[in-house]
Amino acid sequence: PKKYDVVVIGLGAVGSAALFQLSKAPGIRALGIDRYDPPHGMGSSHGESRITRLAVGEGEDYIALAKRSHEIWREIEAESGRTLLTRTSGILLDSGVQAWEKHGTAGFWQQTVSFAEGHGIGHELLDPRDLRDRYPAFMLERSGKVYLEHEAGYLRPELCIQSQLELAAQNGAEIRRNCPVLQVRSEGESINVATDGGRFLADRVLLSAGGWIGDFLPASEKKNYKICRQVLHWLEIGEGAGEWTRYPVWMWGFGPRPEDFLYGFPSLDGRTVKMATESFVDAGHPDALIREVTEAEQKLFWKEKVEGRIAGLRPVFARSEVCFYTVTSDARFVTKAMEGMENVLLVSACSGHGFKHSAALGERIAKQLLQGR
Ligand code: PYC
Repeated sequence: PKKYDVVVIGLGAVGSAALFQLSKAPGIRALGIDRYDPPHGMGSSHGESRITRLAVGEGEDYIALAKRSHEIWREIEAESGRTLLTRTSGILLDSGVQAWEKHGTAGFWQQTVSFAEGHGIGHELLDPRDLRDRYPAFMLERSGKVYLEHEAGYLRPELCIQSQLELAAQNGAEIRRNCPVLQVRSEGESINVATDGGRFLADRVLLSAGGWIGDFLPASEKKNYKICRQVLHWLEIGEGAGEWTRYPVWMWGFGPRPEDFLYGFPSLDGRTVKMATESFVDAGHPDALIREVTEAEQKLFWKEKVEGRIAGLRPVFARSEVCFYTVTSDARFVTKAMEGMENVLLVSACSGHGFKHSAALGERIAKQLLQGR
């Protein structure tokens, strides 16, 4: 079998970023493998847009990752000639009903504000009337609070992945597409990666297989990763909410449960806006996900989440798409050596808040793999 310094298994947000960063090291022999043809719509890194924000309420230690990722996206834009990151500003709405939890953090709104203050991240606090004047679509309760962050915006996930893979290939990395990995095991000093398309040997392996991570883990560990189906909706724009193309990215907590949540984007096409809620029901495995979205689901989304909250939309779904999160119990990312295989680094479970960090995570992981730590 052909031998590599590093094999990356899974070329989604983190895997493509790591492969790109690895490919910059002189003389490195790197191989990236994916079970589909990335960027694809089967995992957790598709759907046109992802929010990015700097005062990361999920944890102070994520702030440096988000900031560094913004720098890397700009570098990749310069190299690829593509726009990956669009700054729009971002708002975090809190209905003020009860402190709400997001991605493992209770009191998410307050924590975001205190991180912004502590880290000098440009922001404003608005009252619901200011919000109505600027963005009339949001029917926030009078008890509500609004944090507005200047540097927030959205990323184009498919273009980010495509650009990093193209640059990695230009730098000499090899890429195998539509090539499911069947087994990863130690073979002497090396790691043997058995795939549908043959066997490969590697000094080190990055296992960034997203929701398929459980396929490589014993049952005792697999149970730590929930696979949670998410539905993204594109709703048609109606009248009376001003110019949706000029809206910020936004997140809104309106109740105590993580599901009491809605987030969305400015209109990218002038005709529709993308928005979604979050769900934390375990589907078990990505291959078991229902990939279709029914009309009944769309109606329920409209009734439970949108109606009475967002003005200026029509209850007409231009389209809906399914993706999923891989979620840990505390919603924190996992980066660790695989048990019994020190040379295999497992990185997983971005728990629904990872894309914005992926460029810097890839850089850190690449350093770690190259230094053998
Ligand atoms: O991490 O910004 C985020 C996010 C919003 C909705 C889901 N994740």
